[in-house]
Amino acid sequence: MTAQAGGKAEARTGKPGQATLITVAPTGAESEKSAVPALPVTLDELVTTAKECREAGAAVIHVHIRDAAAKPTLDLARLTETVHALRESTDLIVQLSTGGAVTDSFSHRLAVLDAGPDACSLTCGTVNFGNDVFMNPWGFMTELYAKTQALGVVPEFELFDFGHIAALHRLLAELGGPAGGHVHCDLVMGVPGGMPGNAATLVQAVSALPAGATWSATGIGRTSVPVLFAALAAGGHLRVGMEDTVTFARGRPVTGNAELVERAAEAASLAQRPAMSPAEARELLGVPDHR
Ligand code: KMH
Ligand code: ZN
Repeated sequence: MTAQAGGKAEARTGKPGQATLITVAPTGAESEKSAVPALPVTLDELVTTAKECREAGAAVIHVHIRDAAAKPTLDLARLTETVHALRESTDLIVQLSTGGAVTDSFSHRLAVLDAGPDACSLTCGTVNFGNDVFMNPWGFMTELYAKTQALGVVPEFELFDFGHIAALHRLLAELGGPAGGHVHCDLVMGVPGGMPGNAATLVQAVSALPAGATWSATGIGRTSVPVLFAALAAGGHLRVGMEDTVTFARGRPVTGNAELVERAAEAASLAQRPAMSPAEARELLGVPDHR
């Protein structure tokens, strides 16, 4: 095979030796602070976590915030304050969650973009989510995507199942390319109700992504470590954090997000694909520096 002929597949599987983009998802909307004391829920805790994770090798932070009672919120003033605080204290790419919690309304989820983040998550379809349903119907997806394009917020396409990959192809075909000009996806694996978190599923999912797309993967719960190694082996990038797992190893709770990032960065180095800096990540994803 010529290098030319291999080009498109290579874009999906990563170039040999390419550095690894590590995203940290430190909080999420599902864990209770009372059950997981190490979860960062205040702005101070989030900023401290962000600095530690930057030091450990993260380039992107995927942000959910909590209210004064440590409950998930999409309060716009709080989100805006959070974006500013993270920008002031780190050079991480600030990616706000538009998924929120399963109870959040579509209008509140759309309004997240008004907080002025660098980037946002954009889930490409509805999925069973444990005993709940994470709703992302086509009309909401298209409205959210059009708003990212209008505001220049770079989306990361969250793919929980194979149907989401089909919806991503349709989204790009009907509405055109994203802000930043580059398609980056995150395979969210191992959610009860979504695709399983294992190497065979990961390889199949990657082969179905749009040509030229880059991708990261995250494994929920006990799938976090196998998915991490499968993603590195398949040339992908990584998302880790306490949104996705609160257990470092069997019977050993996570003590903080930084140790998850450290483990990811160590594995990436062993795979000869060390963690990339936020500046390199901005280049890869087409995210301008708003600081
Ligand atoms: N909390 C989940 C219901 C996202 O951040 O965009 C949705 C989620 C996805 O976490
Ligand atoms: Zn999230």
